[in-house]
Amino acid sequence: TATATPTHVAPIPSVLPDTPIHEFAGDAGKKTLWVVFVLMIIASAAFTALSWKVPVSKRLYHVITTLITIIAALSYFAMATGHGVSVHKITIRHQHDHVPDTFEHVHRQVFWARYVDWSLTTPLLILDLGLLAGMSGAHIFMAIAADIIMILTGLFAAFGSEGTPQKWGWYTIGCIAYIFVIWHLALNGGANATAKGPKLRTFFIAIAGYTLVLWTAYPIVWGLADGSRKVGVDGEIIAYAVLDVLAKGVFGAWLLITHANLRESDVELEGFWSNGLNRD
Ligand code: RET
Repeated sequence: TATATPTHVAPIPSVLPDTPIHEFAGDAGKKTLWVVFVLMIIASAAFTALSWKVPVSKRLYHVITTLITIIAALSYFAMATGHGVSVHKITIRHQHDHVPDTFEHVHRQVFWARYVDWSLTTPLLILDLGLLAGMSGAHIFMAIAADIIMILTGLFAAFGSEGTPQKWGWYTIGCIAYIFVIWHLALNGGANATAKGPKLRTFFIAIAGYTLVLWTAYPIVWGLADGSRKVGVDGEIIAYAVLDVLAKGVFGAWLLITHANLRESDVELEGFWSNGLNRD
């Protein structure tokens, strides 16, 4: 006849009107983070192997490209183990005509480790492309400066409050910075690559075009996921996972394998890396 509620059962609060909606990673998302971690480790090992027979003075692309996948592996390890993620508390105000405003609360995970990763790896990707095209240090530097602004404004946008300029304002600034990145790489990179001859020009257009398509997908995913929350956390993880593997792993393999087949002068490196006493 004892009908008392067992004390070890937590009350279910879902009937409360202000219970926040939770948008958290599920099993698919968590598994994806581990899978990409492993893929980035494999890519790093493969790129290291590709550099084995290349003299140190000609290994700059290998070093940059391997560093990109190592940083990605570290960032995915962080995210897979639950590091580099915060819960962003979002309040959405619904205005009504004759009744008081109502508020909806959403708690959504934001994986800020991505922005740490991107702030390091996107400059390195630009360095790869800039050196390949034979861009000057000045133009590479400006492209990287715009790129860092793009990533950091994206980080601020991700934690921006709904209904204030914090969110879409930062995002807009990030998109403008992105246009500068493309500007430098397409115009200056393109002109320099053309000056290096038809073979390098064709390759640069192909790999820079590929990069342009992939990179442009990132702000679109951001807008659908973090921005408007039409896509859940798992969808976001999977979309970025596919993009990261293509923009870092496939990009790197393509660059390094082509590097091996290009003429010396096509991929020659400037000053600081290769001018030494050549005692290696
Ligand atoms: C954000 C939001 C703010 C506006 C823009 C963005 C662009 C991000 C890009 C990321 C690229 C990442 C890569 C990672 C690793 O390979 C920050 C999403 C424009 C272009 C290539």
